[in-house]
Amino acid sequence: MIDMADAPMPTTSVSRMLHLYREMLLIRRFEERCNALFLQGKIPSTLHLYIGQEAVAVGVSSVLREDDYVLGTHRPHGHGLAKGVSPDAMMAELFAKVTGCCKGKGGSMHVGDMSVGAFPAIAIVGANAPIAAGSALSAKMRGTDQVTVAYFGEGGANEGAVHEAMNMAAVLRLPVIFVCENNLYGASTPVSQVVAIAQIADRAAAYGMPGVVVDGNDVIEVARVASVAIERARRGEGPTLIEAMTYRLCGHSRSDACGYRTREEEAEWREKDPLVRLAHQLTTGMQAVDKTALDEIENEVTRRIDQAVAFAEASPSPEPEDALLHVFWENT
Ligand SMILES: Cc1ncc(C[n+]2csc(CCOP(=O)(O)OP(=O)(O)O)c2C)c(N)n1
Repeated sequence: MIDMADAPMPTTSVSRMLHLYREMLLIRRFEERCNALFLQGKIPSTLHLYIGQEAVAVGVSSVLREDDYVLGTHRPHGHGLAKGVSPDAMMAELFAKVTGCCKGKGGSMHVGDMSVGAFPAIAIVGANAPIAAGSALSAKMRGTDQVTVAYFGEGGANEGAVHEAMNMAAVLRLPVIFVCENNLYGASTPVSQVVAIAQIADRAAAYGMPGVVVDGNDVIEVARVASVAIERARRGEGPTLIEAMTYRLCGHSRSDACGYRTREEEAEWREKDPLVRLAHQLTTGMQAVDKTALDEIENEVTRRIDQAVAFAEASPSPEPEDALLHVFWENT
């Protein structure tokens, strides 16, 4: 594992921190609204919420370029929104409307928009990692310096596809960043039951790439570590495995009473809520902002989500004859 203690800190001006706060709050409130709409029966299928993990996707995307790529998981709303997928198009997708980012055919677990570099998410655990390696190989062969990020959980880290992708990426020195979001449970299974080593990032050495553990609830730290990995990849020096330690402050999916973990553990992690932490950083210290600045962001985010819900509700459903359209991408 490598020590990134001396890695350069991306600029952490107040305006940048407020921007990161807004991005994380958008994801949090978007998903809280989705959950309410799901319970009202307005969103079909199921939902895997990202509540508590927002600092990972926001920190990583804050140091990506628009023409870089990300590949999300079955828990993809945060990955997509942080990369720039429109809340309108994502909400419409969750409503299975024709204006959705996958034209209403994908639903929650497949949201994405290639025009902002967000591949449609892949719900087969670990299956996005080889595609990320392929995307990175494509960038390398085209001679661009674009990088690709693959997100997966600590459960996904045990999938054969992830091992294969990391090995190939290291051998070919591909510009890909593997971001393992270790939220301690793969659905109901504690990580200690499926991983025999202390940190998944330790595996990086076996592939021949740097591995680093980061506090995944600290958006500034995530951005700092990600920027080092991204710049390394852009220079042609190959992949990095980042393990972001975090916690899902919600159930795995619908109707999860979280019987596999204690209320005390949940309370401990609520204290480390990435939004609460950043709000605290912003409202204390030398450059403290007035709390009204955060209230304004809250109001702005609420209006943005109201707009997305109104857009989704007003949008038409696909017609049955649309079923065979846009199934394959055509280079027209
Ligand atoms: C290949 C595969 N196996 C099983 C599942 C069912 N499944 C969906 S989510 C999940 C847990 C994944 O855990 P982890 O990768 O740690 O991600 P997290 O849910 O914690 O975000 C499982 C087993 C699946 N979607 N794909």
